[in-house]
Formats: sequence, C-alpha cells, structure tokens
Amino acid sequence: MDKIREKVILVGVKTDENERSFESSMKELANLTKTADGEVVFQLTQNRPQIDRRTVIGKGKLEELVQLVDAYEADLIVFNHELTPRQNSLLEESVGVRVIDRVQLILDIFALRARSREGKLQVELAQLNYLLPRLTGQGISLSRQGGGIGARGPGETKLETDRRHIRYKISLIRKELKEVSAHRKRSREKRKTSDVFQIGLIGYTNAGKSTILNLLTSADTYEENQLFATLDPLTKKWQLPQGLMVTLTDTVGFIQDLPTQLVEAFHSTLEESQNMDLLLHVVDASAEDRLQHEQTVMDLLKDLDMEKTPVLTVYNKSDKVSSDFVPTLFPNTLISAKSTVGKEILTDAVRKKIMEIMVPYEFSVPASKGDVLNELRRTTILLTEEYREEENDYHVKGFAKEDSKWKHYGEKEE
Ligand SMILES: Nc1nc2c(ncn2[C@@H]2O[C@H](COP(=O)(O)OP(=O)(O)O)[C@@H](O)[C@H]2O)c(=O)[nH]1
Ligand SMILES: [Mg+2]
Repeated sequence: MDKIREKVILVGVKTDENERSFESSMKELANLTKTADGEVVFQLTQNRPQIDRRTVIGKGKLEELVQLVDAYEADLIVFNHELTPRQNSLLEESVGVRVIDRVQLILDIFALRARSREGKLQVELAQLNYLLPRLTGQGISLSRQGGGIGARGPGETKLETDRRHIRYKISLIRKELKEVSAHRKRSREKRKTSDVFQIGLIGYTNAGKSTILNLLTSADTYEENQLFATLDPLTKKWQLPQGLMVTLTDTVGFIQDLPTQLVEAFHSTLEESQNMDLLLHVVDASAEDRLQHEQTVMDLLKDLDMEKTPVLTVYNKSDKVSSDFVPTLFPNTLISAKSTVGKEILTDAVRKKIMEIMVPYEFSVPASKGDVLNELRRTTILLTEEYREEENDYHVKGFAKEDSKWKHYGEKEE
C-alpha cells in the first residue's frame, strides 16, 4: 500500500503515578500509531510530579511542541493521556493541528479492523460514547470530514450532529446489537470451513506479531492460487518448506491498561481469530509483566469460547532474556524473530503442531493424476509418496485437515 502516512508527534508526561510503566506505555503508543498507519516523527516527554490541569504539559513544553510541529510538518499530535474536552480544545488551539489522545487512537485502530456487523456496531458505540461528553462547551473540533487517524469510522459522519442526535443513535445501536447477538451463535455454527489451514497471531502489542508475520512470509515466492483469492490485508500466505500453504493472520493485539469502555470493542476485533485452526500466542519473553500478559490472553480466550482452538505459545525476543528463562505456557517455543535461526525453529515447531492437529491419511493415487499429487503437496503435509511399478500408482501418506476432502478421497480409491 502506498498511501501517505500522517506524520505524528507523541507526547507523554512521566508523573509520580505512572513512573514505572511510562517507558513501556510510550513504546506501546508508538506501536499503536504505526498500526493506525501513522509515522512517528518525534516523541516529546516531560517529567513533572503531576500533569498540568489545563494543557497536560507545561507552558515551556507546549512552546517546544509548537516548534516541533512546524519543524517536522506534523499532521497530528497523540497524547499518552486521556484528555478532557477542554484540554483537547486548548491544545488544538495552541498547536494548530489535530490533537487526539490514547483512547481516540485505539478506537481508530478498532474502527479499521472491525469486520463483522457486530464488531462495527461495538466500535461505533464506543466512539459515540466517547464523543458524547465532548460535545459540550467548545468540545473537539467538529470539522474532521477529511478523516485521518482518530477521525475514521462512523464517528466522522456524526460530527455535525448534536448530543440529542447522538443519544438517539446510541439507543438504535444498542437495539441492533441485541438483535445481532441473538443471531451470532447460529452463524458461528454455520461458519464456513476452509480447506486452507488458518493460523492466527495473537498476543500483546509489541510482542512481535507483525515481525513474525513478516519473517515467515517475506521470502516466499509462489504462484497465485485461487484458494487465496480473497485474503484480507492482514492475512498473508505462508508456504512451509515442504510445500504446505497456510494463511497467517495478524491481529490488533492486546493493549496495556485498555480503558474499560473499549473492552467490548476490542473483543469484537478478535472475532476473526475464532475461525482459526491454530493460534500462535506471541509473548515478549523479556517483558517485565509477562506473566500478567499471558494470563490476560488466556482469560480472554476462555471468554470468547476459543479454548478449544489449539495454541502454540511463541516466546519471542530470546535475545533479550537470560539463559535461565522459565516458560509458563505449554507447548511453547523460544525464538528471536530477528534471527534466521528463529525462523527455522518456529517453522519446525509450527509444522509439528500442525501435524498434531491434522489427521493421518494413506491411499494411492494413479500415476496419471499428477495434479492430485501437486494438490496434496500444497494443501496437506505429504510425508511419503512411493511409486509402485506394478500398480502404476503413488502410495501416499501424510496429514490433512480433519474436514478436508482427502479423507473421503482415500475411501473412494481403496
Ligand atoms: N530484540 C528483539 N526485538 C524484537 C524481536 N521481535 C520483534 N522485536 C521488536 O519489537 C517491536 C514490536 O514488534 P512488532 O512486530 O511490531 O510487535 P506487534 O505489536 O506484536 O506486532 C519492534 O520494534 C520489533 O522490531 C526480537 O526477537 N528481539
Ligand atoms: Mg503488529
């Protein structure tokens, strides 16, 4: 995609209160900005015991920010704090470009990622709930029809409306959500099963999900295949060295201290993971609060009825942990997504896991049917193909997806 990235300056204040988590939360903010297609051009931080009530940062810092906006030709400022409506408008007046906070940024990412009707409704509800108290007073700038980070999704069309209209809209969405969730269960059961083995990447932001996705899929060259004709942009094809072609899907990822009003909206972004044959739970092995991250992810999988989906835990960033690292989740593999050997280790671990999930097959394919052999190589783990002279066929053994056609293919041929 060659779309123009917005230039973003991040602002954070290290206070007595947030001291311990400050660094990691700024890192996360940068990561989230990237996810929202923004380019971080500068990070401005300030140390003060408390944030300034009017403008969050102090007067001198604000002047510095104005100059930075100029120097970097920034389009957007993202504050690592929840802004009151008044702070928001004061800041926008001072810097002359759009100012949003952490919550708006996260909402924006969710708006980009929500796929289903229910997901879109959840995000819209959260956006409107956020907007509602901000429409009093001067509020935030209402002329955001242009879109861009923090102004995408349904919110932008509502900006010309007033509080009453928004309340009415919220009540409509609540009603529709009720109806949609009544249908959800049934449609989940009817969900299309795919012949392609699907792998989802989950885990906290900054764990290395996107790095792993790129590591595994970057060097691949293969012919287009119509099985994969309708991939969404967050899904990539990955061909294992032995030939099996699978899909890998990236997700938004968990966020530290997710504001409670966004929890539902976040859950809805994980819906696509409910279709997966295997989840790779990526964990930053070097993160200080790693155990808590792991627990949060496991709890959510339970909440979303995904306990039955097989999970392989990928402890990432092995280069940043000492050799006495003790894993807590099993099965697992410990790698660095920044190394070639990491790619090999992970590929082997995933292949092994896929074989466990798939079911074994064994049958023979007439020698005239070379296309069948090719298909087996691409869509299954083909372990042996043995040519038998007398029968003039290939005796094949391997593993295939449980609900695939190969099971029946075998029965038909024998
Ligand atoms: N040291 C180290 N850094 C890594 C490793 N894998 C990823 N990173 C870095 O961690 C940061 C977050 O990675 P990213 O893939 O964007 O995480 P995501 O939010 O889970 O998609 C990036 O700066 C990566 O370069 C690793 O194995 N070792
Ligand atoms: Mg990512």
